[in-house]
Amino acid sequence: QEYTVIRMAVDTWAPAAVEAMKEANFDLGSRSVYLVAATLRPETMYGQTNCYVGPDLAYGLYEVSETEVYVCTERSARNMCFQGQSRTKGVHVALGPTLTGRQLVGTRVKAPLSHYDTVYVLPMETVLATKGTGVVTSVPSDSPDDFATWADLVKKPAYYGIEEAWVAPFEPVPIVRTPTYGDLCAPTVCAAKKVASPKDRVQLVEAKDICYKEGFYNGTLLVGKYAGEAVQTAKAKVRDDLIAAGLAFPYAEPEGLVMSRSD
Ligand code: ZZB
Repeated sequence: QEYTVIRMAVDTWAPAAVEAMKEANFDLGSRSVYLVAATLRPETMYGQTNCYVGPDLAYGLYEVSETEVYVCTERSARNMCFQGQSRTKGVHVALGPTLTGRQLVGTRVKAPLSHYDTVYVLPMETVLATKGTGVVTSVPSDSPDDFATWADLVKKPAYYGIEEAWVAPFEPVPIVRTPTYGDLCAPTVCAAKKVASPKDRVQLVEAKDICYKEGFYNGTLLVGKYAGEAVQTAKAKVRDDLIAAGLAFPYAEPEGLVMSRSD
């Protein structure tokens, strides 16, 4: 699986993350830190509204160069160090403590190309430790999973231990026009499939499949440099622009190395 990984620079850390680093006597110094999110839809980055982490997953601070650090799962750091994303090829070095997703929630990060310049890190129960980087950038306009979780977080911020101000103002942004489901494909398909919460897994799998196909084959970008262009042709251009600008990098997931179904 070939992902595009978006570099979301940390703007302000959540207090719990600051506390964990202090407790470990770790000082980031002048290093720049990025939460790195693996995506298959780089052309939807205009619609990022937040970044998701699994609250119970473990995230490390991995050295990419003398000056840069990535926040991701160890599994992805191990893969990325063979793909040009470490100080020494084939070696992944963790700096400071391991953080839980929960400690990262509330961190404010830059969202490249997005309508919202900076967005918050929020919890998503269904983030898999075994896919991508364990960090997911959220595009609720075009991803049913992202929309279902966003809508749930808006409804119950206190239950999830987050502030309403981190989620409610960041409404889905129309970025792709589709002939069948309009300009907000994911919310429309979620409503049609009667998705009431992120726990409606069966409907969400169907909704995701519909949105992938509709967005890719029939979608047209509404915003950005390639507004008016078909997603099918714009996708690679947006991806190449992000990479050329240093805002993203390609990441190949070595599926052949997954040893067991549960890994
Ligand atoms: C932004 C985006 C915008 C995404 C969209 C999808 C859609 P797949 O097809 O199952 O491989 N993702 C990435 N890593 C994880 C993870 N560890 N756990 C859970 N979800 C993850 O799924 C790839 C997509 O799943 C990625 O692309 C990412 O969300 C998410 F409009 O990035 B995507 C219809 C989908 N639309």
